[in-house]
Parts: sequence; structure tokens; C-alpha cells
Amino acid sequence: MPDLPDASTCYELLARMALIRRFEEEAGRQYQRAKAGGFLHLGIGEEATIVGTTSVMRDEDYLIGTYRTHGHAIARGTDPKRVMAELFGRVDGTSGGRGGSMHIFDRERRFMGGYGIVGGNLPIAAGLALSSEYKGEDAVTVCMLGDGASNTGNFGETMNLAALWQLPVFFLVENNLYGMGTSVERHSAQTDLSKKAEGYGIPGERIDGMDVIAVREGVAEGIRQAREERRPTILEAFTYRYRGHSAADPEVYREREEVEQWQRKDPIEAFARRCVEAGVLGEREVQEVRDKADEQVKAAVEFADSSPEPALDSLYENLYVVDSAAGWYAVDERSPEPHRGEREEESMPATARELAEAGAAYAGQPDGPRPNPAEHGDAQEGVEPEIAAEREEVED
Ligand SMILES: Cc1ncc(C[n+]2csc(CCOP(=O)(O)OP(=O)(O)O)c2C)c(N)n1
Ligand SMILES: [Mg+2]
Repeated sequence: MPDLPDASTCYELLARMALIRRFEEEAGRQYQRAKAGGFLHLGIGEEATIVGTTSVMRDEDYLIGTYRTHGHAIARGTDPKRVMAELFGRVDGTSGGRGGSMHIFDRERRFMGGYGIVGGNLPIAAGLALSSEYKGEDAVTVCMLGDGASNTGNFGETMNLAALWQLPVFFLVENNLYGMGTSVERHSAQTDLSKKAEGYGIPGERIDGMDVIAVREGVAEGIRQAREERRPTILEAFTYRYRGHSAADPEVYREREEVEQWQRKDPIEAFARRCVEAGVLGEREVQEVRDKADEQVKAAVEFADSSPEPALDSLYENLYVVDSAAGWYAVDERSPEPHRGEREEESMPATARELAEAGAAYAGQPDGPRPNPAEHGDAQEGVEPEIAAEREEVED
């Protein structure tokens, strides 16, 4: 077992992990109260992997993760108040309330998100590392991904370019044994994920992701190689999420005993015990850490609750779309033509209408390449009688 660092580092590691744990427990509660909307993926149980990694990064380094990243942002130094406000969809959130749980982002702290597409963050990580290389910066990009993401095409493409261009990037697989409800054995032909990039010239190792010190040591070396030798490597950290994949997961794919078995080696409890037994921290300090986490999370909820909703008029701000199409037309089941948004002006740019008309023409083909939403459900009510009769004939 690797040695413990000094007392103040141990205190800090414990405090970060405890804060993230409390934050996520509360986020789950707020989601059930419908204060937080959209999807919610909790990483409870994975704190040592997250905090161990960020604790050996420099401020100038980039971190990019998945959609399970409330803890990553907090570990990087983002104010929990702003993360909670983002979950609540409020203006003081990290993305102004527009991203929600899956898209936490903090450019100032070089936390580059927050991505809903599995494996979608990998090529972006290579791009970030390429930009550091190009600008002659010392920064390393740390890319965290799930076990499931190692099966995507992006994985191979990114590993290839990272090795080929000798990019200052480091990959950490948060192997929590499942991609949604599918176990690693059922989703990956190669179950030793540390070997999965070997063919591209990227070596890997496996570590205990429940041990914050083991993670620190492994990641520190990976980052060093990326920074000093321009040699990308990959670490597979074994970890576990105690909660379901997302807030709506009946968890039929695993046994209760398996969850309990992992909970017995809880990363926070185990680390606190070890620090106390080694005489590095006292029981009083451990309790202080818990109390502070409670206070911070309580303050985060109060802050988020009192932050206003974004103004309706700001709906089109920060959208990455054809810039002349600042307006919208809906193509829906009411009738085949596009419908102008209720709040739109007559003076809306022509491009918006043209795009909507093109979409309407495409969607309006009964035998077209994709199903016409107008053919389903309540939409039938609005369909012209002769068209409806024609469709019935086809269905027969
Ligand atoms: C490209 C893509 N395919 C499928 C999905 C649906 N999906 C969301 S999460 C997930 C599982 C990913 O598992 P893993 O990479 O192990 O990450 P974990 O959720 O365990 O942290 C899937 C398949 C998606 N979001 N994006
Ligand atoms: Mg997984």
C-alpha cells in the first residue's frame, strides 16, 4: 500500500471526497423533489478516482469528463453553489442554467465539460492537447472516460492520433464495471481495458480506484509522462457507483450483495480510517470535514434556490446555429406547413423559414425515408380526410 502524504494533503483529500459525496446525495434528493431537471447521473462511490486524479493536476491542466461530472468540477475547484444552480437550471449555474447536470463546464478552471455523447469527449481531449502543443504550453489534458466508452469508434481514433502526434494527454478509465446495465464482460471483447490502446502504442496499467492514494500515484506518473515525454498513457481505475446509472434505473442487472460488497470498501470511510489509524488525522478533524461538507451543501441548495430562472428573452443567446436563423419555426403535427413561434416577429430572417420549409417538405413525405410524426397518435385528428383515407388504404 502506498504511503500517506502529509497531514494537510490528507485533510484536503478527505474534505474534497466528503464534499462531493454530500453534494451528490443532496443532488439526488433535489432531483426527486423536481428541483433539478433533465437527467441526473451520480458518481457516489467513485470519489477516490475523481479526487485522486484532480489532486495531482496543475491549475493550467485541462480536465474533460463524461456526463457524470458534478464531482469532477467540484474537485477542480468550481464552487458547489454554481454546480447546484446549474442542476436547478438557474442563471448562476456554471452554464447559465442551460446545460444541466450533464453539461457542467468551467473554463476558468479548465474543466472542459460535461458531455452527453458516450466517447464524445475523447476527440475533444486530443484537440485540447493538440492546442497546448501548438501554442507551446506546458498543460496536460486529462481525459476521463467510462468502461463503456472504450468500445466507441472515438476511442480508437483518439488513441491513434494521440500516439501518432505525441500529444500531452493522459487517459483515465473510470471502470465502474457497467455501461448502463451491461457489465464489462458482456460489452467488451477485451476485458482488460488497460490493454485496449496497446495496438496504438499507448501502454496502460490497472489501479485500485477506491484508494485515493493509489490513484494519485498512478495519475501523477501518467501526467508526468504526458508533460515531460509527450507520451500518452492510459490507466484503468476500478471503481463502483452505488446508485443506478441515472436517477431512473431499476437496477435489475446487479445483485444487492454486490453493491454492499463495494460499499464495505467505501473510499471515504477507508481513507478516513487509515488516516486516523496512522495518526495523521484525528477523529475530531474527520468530523469537522463532515460538518463542513454539510454546511457547504446546505448553502449550495439555498444559493441555487434563490438564483433566478433565465429570462425567456435570452432563449436564443449562445446558440451555435446558422447566425441568420435567429428565430424558430416548428415543424409538428398540427399541419404539414411550418408554424411560426408564438413570440416571433414577422421580420424574422428568411433563413429560418427556408430551413423549416425544407424540413417540413422532408417530414411531410408519407413514404419518405423516415416516419412522419403527423401519422402518429393525436396527430391523426388534424389530418385532412382524404390524406387520412389514403393512409388507411396503405396500412391495410
Ligand atoms: C454515443 C452514445 N451511445 C449511447 C448512449 C447512451 N448511453 C448513455 S450512458 C451509456 C453507458 C456508458 O457507460 P460508461 O462509458 O461505462 O460510463 P458510466 O455511465 O458507467 O460512467 C450509454 C450507452 C450515449 N449517450 N451516447
Ligand atoms: Mg461504466
